[in-house]
Amino acid sequence: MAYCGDEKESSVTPEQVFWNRRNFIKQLSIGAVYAGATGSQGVWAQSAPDYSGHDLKDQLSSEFVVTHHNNFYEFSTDKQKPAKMAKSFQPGNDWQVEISGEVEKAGRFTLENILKWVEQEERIYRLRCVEAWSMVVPWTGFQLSQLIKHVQPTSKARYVEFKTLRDPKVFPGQKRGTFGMYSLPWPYTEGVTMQEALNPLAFIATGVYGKKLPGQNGAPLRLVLPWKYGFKSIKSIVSIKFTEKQPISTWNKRLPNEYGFYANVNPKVDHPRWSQATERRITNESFLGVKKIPTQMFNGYGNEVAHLYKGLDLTKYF
Ligand SMILES: Nc1nc2c(c(=O)[nH]1)N[C@H]1C(S)=C(S)[C@@H](COP(=O)(O)O)O[C@H]1N2
Ligand SMILES: [Mo]
Repeated sequence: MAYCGDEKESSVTPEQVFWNRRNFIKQLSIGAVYAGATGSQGVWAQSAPDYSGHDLKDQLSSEFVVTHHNNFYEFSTDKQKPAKMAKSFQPGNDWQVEISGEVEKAGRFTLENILKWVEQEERIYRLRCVEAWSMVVPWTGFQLSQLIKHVQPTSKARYVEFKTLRDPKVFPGQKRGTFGMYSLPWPYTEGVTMQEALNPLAFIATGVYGKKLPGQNGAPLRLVLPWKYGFKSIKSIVSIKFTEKQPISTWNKRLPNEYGFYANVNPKVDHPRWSQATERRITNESFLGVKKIPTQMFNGYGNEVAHLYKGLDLTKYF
């Protein structure tokens, strides 16, 4: 896609985060209670007085953009196609997630079960793709640490591995050879350290813009790790495994020189195919966005996560 958006860089103030922790959502039907700080396209988020030091001025990406410009290779490598192809992918609360490995309460649980363990809320996060575009998304869901505390990992658990559903009947992109050289080893797999998973920013989204998560955004539950490149935020999760060994993630397996395990947003470490110094912020249906926004270390969430990587050479552990 051409980079020919307008240059209005004043519309963005990075380095900030917005947590609307007051906006707790207790019902399963989140659509009905969506209100407050966010709104339709073009509305500016207000600062959260109960979360000191942050004052988000990032303009929300419109609901249309968030739900019609997607990376979901199980459907297509094209950004606009997942929205069309996912129309019949509408999983409900009977969706099952297997929790396994180094954990006391292993088992198969429905989304309905899981939602009884946690408190849902809304969070507005920046999403930064390694392809150098970004958005600002109002998610609904729950802090991942709530789920982890409920299932009680053992002392051996050092990592958490996530897997997406593998079913070529649901996801045509998983049919053999669909994308030729772009094909990925399915199921899509991701992983984080326990410390990363327990960090308060790590989130599981079940909704966006106050509505149930659409198929193209990873229904019915997906990871959201705002300080990492978007590919870590794995969609349509069916497996959560606690492990001693570092999981091998899909992109790392496919192209190890391009995609590391950590994948923290870092303007100083370029991807071989994309400079990471700046990004293109997409806000409206032109999909063009504002280009050359300076990319922030940890996508602007350094205050919350930098301590996790003390002493780690982030050019080596990219
Ligand atoms: N299972 C799965 N999860 C995935 C992907 C994917 O192709 N398959 N794409 C990733 C990438 S590269 C990005 S940038 C984000 C995009 O999320 P969005 O479509 O909700 O904006 O999802 C991530 N999660
Ligand atoms: Mo991405």
